[in-house]
Amino acid sequence: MIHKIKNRMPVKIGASLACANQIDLSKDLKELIKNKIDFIHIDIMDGVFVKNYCFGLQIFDYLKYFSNTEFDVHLMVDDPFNKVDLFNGKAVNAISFHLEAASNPIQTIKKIKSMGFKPGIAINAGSSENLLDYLYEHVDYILVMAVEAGFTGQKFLRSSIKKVERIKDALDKRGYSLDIFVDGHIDKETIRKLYMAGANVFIGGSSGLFTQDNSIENNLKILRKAITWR
Ligand code: S6P
Ligand code: MG
Repeated sequence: MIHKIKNRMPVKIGASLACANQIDLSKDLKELIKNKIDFIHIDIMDGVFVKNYCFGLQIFDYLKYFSNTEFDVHLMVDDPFNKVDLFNGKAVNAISFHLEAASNPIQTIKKIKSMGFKPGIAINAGSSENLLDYLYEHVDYILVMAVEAGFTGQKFLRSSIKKVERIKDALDKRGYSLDIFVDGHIDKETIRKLYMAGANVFIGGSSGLFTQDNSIENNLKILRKAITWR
């Protein structure tokens, strides 16, 4: 089956470190890298923008020993403009922040770029993609939440599929080639639907990558297979 998406950006699958075995992170990291994960996704939370906490800055002191992969930071924090400086010099490749949390997104994006990172804009499940319109030309990627930001293990929100479709249409109409990431409840069913809607980067978590019943290696094969049929 050939689907209708044109101008698709390269497909990538990343892993949300928050869903890995926290007692033995290095074991899961090695396993992910051995199985050629495209990148590792680091959630940062402040207890304010979302009612949870996740990794602290010290995680980057350990992650620098895993230089054979890429890292993206997902900031779920209030006032990202005044917090992105904390990542200066860290061994990361990309930083996204939430549109809902930023009073000055363009200035925040400029700051991220000036530190040498790719900037991304994240949009929470309840927000309209219309708000992103004026930012497309400034960022490298859009991160669409398919669950509400803040917690792992949530139910997939079907509205994210149409949202991805509308974002892809808007980008195509304007001639922009941005990556469309989806974060939240990625499994073999949802990845396929989101891929068909136009997303090209998927962040695996507790639903489809770090599961009790299967290894990371097998789960990655399953996710890859779900989006490589003909
Ligand atoms: C959610 C966070 C995500 C999760 C990931 C969990 O606040 O931004 O990156 O870690 O979505 O995956 P799952 O499969 O448990 O929803
Ligand atoms: Mg995330």
